[in-house]
Amino acid sequence: MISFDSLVAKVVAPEPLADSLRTPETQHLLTNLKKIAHQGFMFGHHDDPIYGIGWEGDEGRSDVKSVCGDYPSVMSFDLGRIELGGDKNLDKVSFEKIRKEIIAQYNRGGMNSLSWHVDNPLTGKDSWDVSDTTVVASILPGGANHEKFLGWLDAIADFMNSLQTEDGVKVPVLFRPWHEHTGSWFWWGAKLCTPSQYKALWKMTYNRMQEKGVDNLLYAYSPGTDPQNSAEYLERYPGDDIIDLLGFDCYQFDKQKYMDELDRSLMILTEVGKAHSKPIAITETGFETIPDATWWTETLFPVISRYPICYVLVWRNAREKQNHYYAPYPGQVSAADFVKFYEKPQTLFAKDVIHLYD
Ligand code: BMA
Repeated sequence: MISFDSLVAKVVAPEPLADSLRTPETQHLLTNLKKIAHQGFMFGHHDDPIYGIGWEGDEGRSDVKSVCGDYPSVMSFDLGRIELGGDKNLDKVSFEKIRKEIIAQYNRGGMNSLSWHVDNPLTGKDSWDVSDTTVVASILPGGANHEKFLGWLDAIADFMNSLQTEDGVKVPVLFRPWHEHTGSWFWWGAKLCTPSQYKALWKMTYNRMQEKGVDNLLYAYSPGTDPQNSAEYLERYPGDDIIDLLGFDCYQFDKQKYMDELDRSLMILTEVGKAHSKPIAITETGFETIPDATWWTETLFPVISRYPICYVLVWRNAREKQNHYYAPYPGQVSAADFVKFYEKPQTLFAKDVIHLYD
């Protein structure tokens, strides 16, 4: 659809952090995430090549590709439960499969993002167990579960370090832990730790990755919406030395409210992104079951196309839960509109993004 001459150009001077480890490919990805917003935005889908509506594990299949003919340029996956040492994540996807698909997405030129719905290290229940407000405190340095949690972080580090192509290139990944922390539905949420504890959680995570030689990560800060101003957006921000990309998660329940919220949040994000020199993105969004036949071109596109985001990502098309999908599949009511969205010059799919890593 579009040629990416400016992405083809050899990339500008790198911007290494004083003590951050980053492979050249990872550094180039960061630089290109900033540049890509001049051309449009990438489209992402969670668990895209793993399962969809009515299928699971078919080689090369993707609901998005079945509808528009191309893969999403961003794919996201979740590492929840890798910390327990098992083979599968909380949505019963094997880590081996995730690794394979991350490498495949890199080989086709696209980007990968990883979230972490990590279990509650104090109670042994899941991420959504908010029954105890001392969990974050218990895993920080000096806390009773600190050593145990470092082991959990090491499981993450090992996985990240294992993401290598056949030629031995480590695949860059956007890591997005501790997301939606402005709500209180995860054990790291707003009412479950103080701003300084939340920042310390990030610092501990980042430092452990550095210590373990993880040099293929960019880090995303990803609160929920609806911040009233940039100070509120940044209230728990761990700092420019840790975070590489600024985003937020925002879902539609009411059309007008969603459009207003997206608009306000993007205005703030644009301002903060400029001030901190960081790329910005809508790290999760969607309208469950997309019951609106023109949602893509009449709700989502008109708002987000006015802002310099590098990507927008919709959540998964669950195969095991009824009515839990956010991308169209053939025959779905918004499928034809999605094709129109795909055809817009600003929307960038896998074939459109070349040279993200050089
Ligand atoms: C949620 C839902 C859950 C899922 C979790 C992690 O938003 O999709 O069913 O377990 O994300 O992927």
